[in-house]
Formats: sequence, structure tokens, C-alpha cells
Amino acid sequence: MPRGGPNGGDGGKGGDVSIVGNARLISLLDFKYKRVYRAENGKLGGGQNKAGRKGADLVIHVPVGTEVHDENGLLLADIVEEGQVYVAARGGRGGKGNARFVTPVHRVPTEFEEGEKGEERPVLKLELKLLAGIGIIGLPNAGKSTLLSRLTRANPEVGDYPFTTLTPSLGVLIEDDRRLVLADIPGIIEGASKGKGLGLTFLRHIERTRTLLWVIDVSSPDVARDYETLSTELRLYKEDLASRDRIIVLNKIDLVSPETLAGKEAFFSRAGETVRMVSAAEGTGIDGLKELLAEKGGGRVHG
Ligand SMILES: Nc1nc2c(ncn2[C@@H]2O[C@H](COP(=O)(O)OP(=O)(O)OP(=O)(O)O)[C@@H](O)[C@H]2O)c(=O)[nH]1
Ligand SMILES: [Mg+2]
Repeated sequence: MPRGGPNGGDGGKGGDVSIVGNARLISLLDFKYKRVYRAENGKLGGGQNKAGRKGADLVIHVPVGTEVHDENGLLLADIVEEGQVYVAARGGRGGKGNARFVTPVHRVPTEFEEGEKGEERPVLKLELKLLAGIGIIGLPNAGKSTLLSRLTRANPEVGDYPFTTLTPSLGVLIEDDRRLVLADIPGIIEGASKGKGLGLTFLRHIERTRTLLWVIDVSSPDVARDYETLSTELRLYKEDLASRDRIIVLNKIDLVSPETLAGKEAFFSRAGETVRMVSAAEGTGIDGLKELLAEKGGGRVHG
């Protein structure tokens, strides 16, 4: 440049590598094949003060429910929502071109600053945790696990004694192009919210569900009391769980007379509840329940 020094512009910033939740994805299979993800480098600055372009970001889409861990298993991000962004590696800042170093007494700068190196993460572990949209709750032995096995392909242990289920199990129901994830948790008993039985630990697992199925054994001597126990325990644990959208599932209808059933249904209807009557063991009423769940919505299976 006449009577001046070099006039190199700044380098562009490197692109970021981001991980973004996408509700349409249902598996991490893609990551089996493609292993290395790299955002674009920033472009070089040029003469005549021309700044380099920023490198393009790289967006990695993952299913909602993906946990991102580092190589030591430390949780870095829990992608639970559509559009949620985790910047896994930031692009480096662009370097300063020598035009920046011009001062009145230093007209011919040859200095420049190297661009910063972008972040690298040699290893990221992705783990897909199904997020249940529907939680199945009820007293011990109400038939929750039997119901889960009817609604989905899950195969939880079923037993004729309380506390058969010791840890939550999940199942996926695909109905009308909808994919619904159901969680079956251990039975809730009076005092569960204060740590009795197994309830407390597992109530956490249904905190993020949208709808709860309250499974009530219709052959129980006092369904009103069972209902009360459930609502009290949920309320004591978290007010919001007790008022969450729910369906009362009267189970084991094969064990009671039509008159008894009608009386019990009337009790819940009077209470303003949405009621479905099923026999999880025999499969009665299951299709209707599936339809109702699909109407309530869930992630779409296709596009
Ligand atoms: N007759 C009849 N029995 C049922 C029905 N549904 C479940 N059962 C029985 O009730 C018992 C308890 O069923 P589970 O599905 O294990 O009940 P649960 O609510 O998961 O029980 P916990 O995990 O112990 O809380 C088992 O013996 C089942 O076979 C039904 O619709 N009719
Ligand atoms: Mg069970």
C-alpha cells in the first residue's frame, strides 16, 4: 500500500459444533457410521482490510432424550426438548490482521495475531434415554406392569404380590403414527411421599410425564380410599403431579360383576374423572385406552 504498511484483515471465527434436540429422530444409529464431526474453519483475512468469513457452524441433530457425556461419563447436557442447543465445541476466535496494529507512530505493522484454535472434544458419548410421556401409577398389585405389557411390547415382571416391580420399566406404544413412551413405576403406598415403600425414589421418574394413568384395582374393597391414597401421596410429593392430566384406569374388571363395576365407575365419573375400564389380564378395553392415549398425542413416528 502506498506510504502504508500491510493491510491484512482479521480472520473469521471458526464455526461451532452444536448438538440440538430433534423430536422427529428416534435413534442414535446415524452416529454408528459417522464418527467425526467438524465445523468449518474461519476463513483467512485478506489484503485491503478484508475480514475473513466466519466458518459455518455444524449442527448435529439428536433425538429428544439424548444425554451427552464426556469420556469420563460426566453429564454435559441432557437434551430433553425440541430445539434445545448444547454447544459441544466452540470455534476459535479469528486472528487479528496486521491492519489492526497500525498506530500513528507505527505505520507499517508486520505483526498479526494467530487465530485461536477451536475447541475439540475427542470423545463424546451419546446415550438415548427414553423420556416417558405417560406414567403408570397405582397401589402395589393394581396391575400396572400387566397393563404396560398389554399396551406395549415391554415385558416387565408381573407377580401376584406387592412390589413385584422394583425399578421402573419403559415401553413404547405406537398407535396412529404416534409414538408414546410409557413408564411403569413401583407401587405407591400410604407414606410413599415420605419415603415409605419404594414410591418416593421413583416418583421422580414420572415428573416429566404429561399424562398419568392411575391404575386402580376395581376388585379392591374400597376404591375410594385407594384413589384418595394415590392423590394424597402425589400431592404431598409434588402438588403439580396430583393435578397433572390423568386417566383413571379401572383394572381387573373380569373380577367384578357388571353392577359393582357400574357403581365404581359412577363414583369416578361423579368426581369428574376420565375413566376407562379394562382387564389388563384378558385384554378387554385395551384398544380403547390406546386410542385415547394416541389422541392425547405423543411424538410422531414419521416426519
Ligand atoms: N384377574 C385379573 N388379574 C390381573 C389383572 N391385571 C393384573 N392382574 C394380576 O394382578 C397381579 C399383579 O399384577 P402386576 O401387573 O404385577 O401389578 P403391579 O401393579 O405392577 O404390581 P407391583 O409392581 O407389585 O406394584 C398379578 O397376579 C396379575 O396377574 C386383570 O385385569 N385381571
Ligand atoms: Mg409392577
